[in-house]
Amino acid sequence: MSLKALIFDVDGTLADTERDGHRPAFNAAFAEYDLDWSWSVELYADLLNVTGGKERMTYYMERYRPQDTPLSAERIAELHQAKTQHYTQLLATGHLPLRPGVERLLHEARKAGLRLAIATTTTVDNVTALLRHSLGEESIAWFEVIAAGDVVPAKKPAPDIYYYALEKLALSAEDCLAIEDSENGLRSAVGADLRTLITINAYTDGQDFSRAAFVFDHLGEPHLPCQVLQGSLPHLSYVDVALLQQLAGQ
Ligand code: XBP
Ligand code: MG
Repeated sequence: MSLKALIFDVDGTLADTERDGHRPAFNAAFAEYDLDWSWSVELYADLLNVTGGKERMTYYMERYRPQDTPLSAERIAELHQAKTQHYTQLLATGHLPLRPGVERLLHEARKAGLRLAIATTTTVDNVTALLRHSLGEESIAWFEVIAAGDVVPAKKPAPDIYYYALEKLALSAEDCLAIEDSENGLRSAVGADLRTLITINAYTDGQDFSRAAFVFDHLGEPHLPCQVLQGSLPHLSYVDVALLQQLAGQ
C-alpha cells in the first residue's frame, strides 16, 4: 500500500505540553476558583492516566479528595474553560516549543503530498493555539482534519477519535500512519487498526508500547540524531517521509 496520510497526536507528540503547559494551566484555574487543589509534577504522572481535562479533574476529585463536597459536572466544565484560557495564554508566551523533528517532518510531508490530520483528546482551541504560536496561523490549514476533544463521546484509549479522523479523511487505516507518545494514544490508534509510531517523553517512558510498529526517543534532526528504541531499522539519524513510506509498506 502507499502511504496517503499522517495522523498526529498533539500533547506529548507535537510538543511537550503536559508538565509545563496543561499542568500549570489547571493549577491557575484552581487558584482562580479558590480551590485548594494543586497538581505537582509527580502527582500529574498518575493523573495523566486519565485522558481529557474534565475527566482528569473528576478522577482527581474521586480518588484524592473523597471527603470534599463533589463539584458538579457544570462546575467542572466551567473550571475546564478557565483552564483552556490559561493554557492558550501560556502558549502565546511561546515557551512550549515543538519537539525535535516535528516541524521538519511536517514540511517534508506536505512537499511529498501526504495529507495531514490530528487526533487528540484536548480541545480544538488548544490545538489551534499551539499551531499558531509555533508554526504560524497558516499552519492550521495544513491539517485537513482536526479531530479533537468532545467531538466523540469516548476519549483515548477508545479508538473513536481515530475512527472519526479516518472517516473525515475518507481513508482506510491501511493508508495512514499514526504518530503518538503514550500508551493510551497507542491503544486508541491500534484499536482503529492504525500502524503507529511512538516518540516517548519523560511521562510516557516505560509504558507498554509492544503494539507499536516503532518506538523512537524523538523524530530526530540531522544535527540531533534520534534513537530507535523498538523495531528493527538500520542506523538512521532522523525520521523522514521515505522511512515512513517504508514502514507503512511493511
Ligand atoms: C492529552 C490529554 C489532554 C491534555 C489536557 O492526551 O489527555 O487531556 O492533557 O487537555 P492525548 P484538555 O495526547 O493522548 O490526546 O484539558 O483540553 O483535555
Ligand atoms: Mg499524547
